[in-house]
Amino acid sequence: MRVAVLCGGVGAARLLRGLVPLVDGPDLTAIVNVGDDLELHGLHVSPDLDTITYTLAEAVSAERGWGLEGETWQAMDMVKRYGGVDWFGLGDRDLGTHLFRTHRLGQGATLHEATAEIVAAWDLDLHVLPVTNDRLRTLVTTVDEGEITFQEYFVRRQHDVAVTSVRFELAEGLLPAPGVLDALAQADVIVVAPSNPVVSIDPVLVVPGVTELLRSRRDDVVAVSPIIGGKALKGPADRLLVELGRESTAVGVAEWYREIIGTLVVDDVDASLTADIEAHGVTCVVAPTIMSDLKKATALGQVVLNASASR
Ligand code: FO1
Repeated sequence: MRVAVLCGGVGAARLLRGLVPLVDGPDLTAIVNVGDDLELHGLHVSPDLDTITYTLAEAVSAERGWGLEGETWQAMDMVKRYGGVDWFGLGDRDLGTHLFRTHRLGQGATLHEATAEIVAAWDLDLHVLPVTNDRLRTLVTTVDEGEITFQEYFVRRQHDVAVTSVRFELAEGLLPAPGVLDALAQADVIVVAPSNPVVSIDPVLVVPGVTELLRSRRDDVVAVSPIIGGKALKGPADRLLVELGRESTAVGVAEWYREIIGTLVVDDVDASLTADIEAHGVTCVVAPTIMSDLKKATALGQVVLNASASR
């Protein structure tokens, strides 16, 4: 069974971990958000690509959910000494990834080529694709600072500030990365991972051709709600939905995705919302969606794969 997964960061990495035991590597493609990417200290940093790679390689920091286990911060301590940019933590091991990626991009490699080399170096056999090789940046307008980059919002401000709007800045002529539209067209199941709909999944959907393809294949698209009992497990998805005038519930998620998904998997605590979700023309599947260990992630992965088949 061929599976394509639209991914942001931590939540998507957890679900992918559950799908890896169920799907042959070459048949599993992660299509990953790059709107969080940033140029820092002259390096190209791709947080969502790295979070997925490190998580699947079982090397991710369990405590943080991003970056590597057993990190040290000597380089950042030196940057701090000099008064450099110190609000975005780049561990000494993690820096090696950014050094290599930046080196390869400088040699003329594309982001998807550099990513394939990094993923292969961690002995992973699924496809991890940036949704585009071109520059795409998520910009957030805050109530007190105006428009800032995603990482300034998420990390420097610890997303502890109200947002009035979100937009995506696409390079002129931006295209999907090679393989992205094919993976979506050929997948038996397209999965929208439980990432932040506003700032992690939407920047994937804005890439030309992606939304149109999902819309045409809506019945084969299954999303997992990142909102459980009205809250996001991690990050600002619940607050962003409310700040943007939507409801921070699984129904709000069904509404957000109604054009492109046929099925929404929601947690047991939201079983009572089934009728409201199905009123949006979205089939509702109720299952445990908190992936606190590999067994639970794999069980959810199985629910997602079965959900599409049952339509
Ligand atoms: N998140 C933080 O809250 N603080 C950090 O200092 C931080 C550094 C960082 C470095 C590399 C990386 O791949 C991710 C990092 N993240 C950090 C998480 C990152 O902001 C988020 O994972 C995504 O951008 C949102 O999903």
